[in-house]
Amino acid sequence: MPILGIPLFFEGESLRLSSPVGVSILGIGIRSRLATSCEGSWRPRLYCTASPREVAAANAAIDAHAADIRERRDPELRNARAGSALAGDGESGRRDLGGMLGWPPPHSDPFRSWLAHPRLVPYLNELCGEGYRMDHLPMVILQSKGSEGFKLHGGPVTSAGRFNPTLQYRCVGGQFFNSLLAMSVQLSPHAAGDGGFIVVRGSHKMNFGVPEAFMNGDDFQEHLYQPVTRPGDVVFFSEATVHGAQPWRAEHERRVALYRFAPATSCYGRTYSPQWPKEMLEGLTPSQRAVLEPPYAERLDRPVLVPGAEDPVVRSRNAKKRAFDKEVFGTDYF
Ligand SMILES: O=C(O)CCC(=O)C(=O)O
Repeated sequence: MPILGIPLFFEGESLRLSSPVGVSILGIGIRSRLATSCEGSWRPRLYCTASPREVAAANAAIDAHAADIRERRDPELRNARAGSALAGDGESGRRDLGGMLGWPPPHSDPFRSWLAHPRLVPYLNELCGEGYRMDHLPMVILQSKGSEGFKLHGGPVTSAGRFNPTLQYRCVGGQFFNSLLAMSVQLSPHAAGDGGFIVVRGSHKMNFGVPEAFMNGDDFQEHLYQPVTRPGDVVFFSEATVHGAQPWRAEHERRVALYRFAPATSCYGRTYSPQWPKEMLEGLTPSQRAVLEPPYAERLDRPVLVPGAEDPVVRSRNAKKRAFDKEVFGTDYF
């Protein structure tokens, strides 16, 4: 189906694992190697649910930190243009919550586990490459009935049609590259028509800027795809895919935990420098800690997660070369 002259290359696809985790990859073509390595079969939608215990623990932790939730009510904080199709009732703003990785245990546990969850590592490795790293601080998004959505954003070209260096997607020789990958853990049900996350499928390959009326959700609404999800489903989407959110229409509160990951050598956020907040680093497993490494190449002793291995693996360079560099530069790494 053509959209603004750009073909939509594929439908949203999801993987049904033999284990109870649903994963949907939107806006990105899928390689059969991934399907094989994850013992699954590809399906057009999500069907599986993750551990209800993890979801319940995450929701309980959010409830315990409800006082820290901030609503975007100020007109300057709004995510959608007033009066547009994505604006909602015009009063209720999206509500945001951060800091989960630094919460005292057990409240941080589920949020930390999703950094390096054995079921998610194969996808993160495939979509960002080995040595994937957490780029942004994760956040919980909450929407109550009538709450505004989020105007469409992202995409590999700006609205002016220029190359957007921070949000790119490539597939070279069958290998994915996503400069920024979003992973959204669903903490509440999203039925058809409820609203929430929307994506323009195939837009990760577009070459033209998206018109303003489309970005505001007023035109071409038939091209906005809202995935139907159950609590515990995990949705991956490239930030190079045009996406946003619809106003929330259901009676129950919408909740998702949104992470952004990047390849080992790509970077958008800056909180990693000079160091992530101290409370975030205390008590992490070695695998979770590896995901918080700053951006640098794998060959410079980067700990990488390998499915099946309990601890991160470091593939060091030749010891003589490392010693030589140290002599030349006086530092461990160039
Ligand atoms: O509400 C959503 O799921 C999408 C949010 C989003 O795209 C963002 O916060 O950048």
